[in-house]
This record gives sequence, structure tokens and C-alpha cells, in this order.
Amino acid sequence: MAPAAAPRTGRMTMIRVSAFRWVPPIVQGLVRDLRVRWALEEAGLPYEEFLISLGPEHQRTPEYFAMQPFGQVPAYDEDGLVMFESGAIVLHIAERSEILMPTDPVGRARAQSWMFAALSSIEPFIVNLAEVDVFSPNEEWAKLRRPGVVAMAQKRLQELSTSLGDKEYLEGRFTVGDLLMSTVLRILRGTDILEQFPNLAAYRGRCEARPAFEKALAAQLAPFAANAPPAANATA
Ligand SMILES: N[C@@H](CCC(=O)N[C@@H](CS)C(=O)NCC(=O)O)C(=O)O
Repeated sequence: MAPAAAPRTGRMTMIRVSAFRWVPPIVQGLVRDLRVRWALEEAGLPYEEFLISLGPEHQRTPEYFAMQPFGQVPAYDEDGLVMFESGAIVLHIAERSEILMPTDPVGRARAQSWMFAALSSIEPFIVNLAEVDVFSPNEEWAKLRRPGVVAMAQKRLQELSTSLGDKEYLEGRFTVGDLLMSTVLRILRGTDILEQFPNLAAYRGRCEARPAFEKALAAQLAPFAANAPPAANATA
């Protein structure tokens, strides 16, 4: 069965974002539609979610692959403009919001640099650790690999910590670069690694205290609570 499409009504821009109907508690609050929801909330753009199930029923259908070539969440549909990759979607949204994207050329370029830094210089190292801790915690190879993975993540975080210094945000003011960076740092929850860098832990907390983040997180979690299988208690 194809994902249920939100009905298209009226003449206003209709934005639809894919999200999972339910995921295990260990990844609740981390699924990458959170970034898109947060950007939309910061930009004040209304949207509708369309929920898909993991697996063959929705996620791995030709209809969904046509929206997201890898069958992943999030996919984004804005009046027929279909996008995938959370970074690209968030950039697209940020172009319409001074809260997310400075208007001066230098500020824009710097914010975009931090977006790419979050996704290509920090996230891969943190995801390597999540693969060990979340997806393969009991595998022998994971136990052997973990110290090296932790050391690499710590190295990048030390460099990020030095760059942030005592600033509130990476460029002094909040930008879309902070939105992506803090969602990447969030993947480290459940470890004590971020706490080894007090300015980064405080930075993540500052970003997540934004009302738009809180609204986005609540919106992602609501379906998980509603659709939890009988044995699973949703927490985040
Ligand atoms: N680079 C992609 C990654 C998307 C991604 O990894 N999505 C995960 C959820 S956070 C997913 O759909 N996983 C299920 C799968 O890969 O089958 C993006 O940033 O949008």
C-alpha cells in the first residue's frame, strides 16, 4: 500500500513531510524529519506530516522510492516539488527565513559552511559511534571498534568545541547551521561524550530550548506514542 497522502486543500502552499509511524524508543527523537519539522517551525511555515511504516508496506514501495531514492525519512513535498536529504530540505526552507539564514552574503556563506560541517565533518563520526552503540552493542567487532570510534569523535568534538569557544552559537547568532549541528550532537545522547565538552553540551541545550525545537520534537513523538506496539513503551 502506498503512503497515505495528505489531502490537498485550498490555494495556500501545501508542505508535506514524511515521518515514521513508529520507531523503537532508542531512536525516537532522533529521526531526521525532526530537522525539517524544526526548520519549518522556526520559519513559521505550516506543514502536514505523512506517516509511513518501516518496511515493505510503505517505506519500500515504488511510490515512496520515487520521493526518496533510498526509501528513507524525510521526504518533502511542497506543492509537487519533491525533495529528499534533510540538509537540502532544511537549506530550501532556510532560504525563506531570516531566523535561519542571515541576509548578508558573508553571514549566508558562513551559515552554509556550518551546515556542511555538521553533515560531513561531524555527523559521520557520530553516526559511526551510534552504529556501534545503538545497532550492534553486543557484537564482538563493535566492542573492539568502539575505542577508536570514540577517539575520532572526541577529536572532532574538541575541534568544534574550540571553534565555538564561549559564543552562544557558532556564528554568534542562531542560524540553520546551529539547527543541523545540534541535531547531529543530539545523536550522542545516551553517552557521556558530549558532557566532556561543557560548552558543546550547553550549546546543544540552548538550541533545544528553542520553542520551535520543542514543538518539532513533540510533533515527531506524538505518533510514536499513538502507534506503539503493545510491548513497546515510547520514551525520548
Ligand atoms: N542523509 C539522509 C539520511 C536519512 C536517514 O538516514 N533516515 C533514516 C531515519 S533518521 C531512515 O530513514 N532509516 C531507515 C532506512 O534507512 O531504511 C538525510 O539526511 O535525509
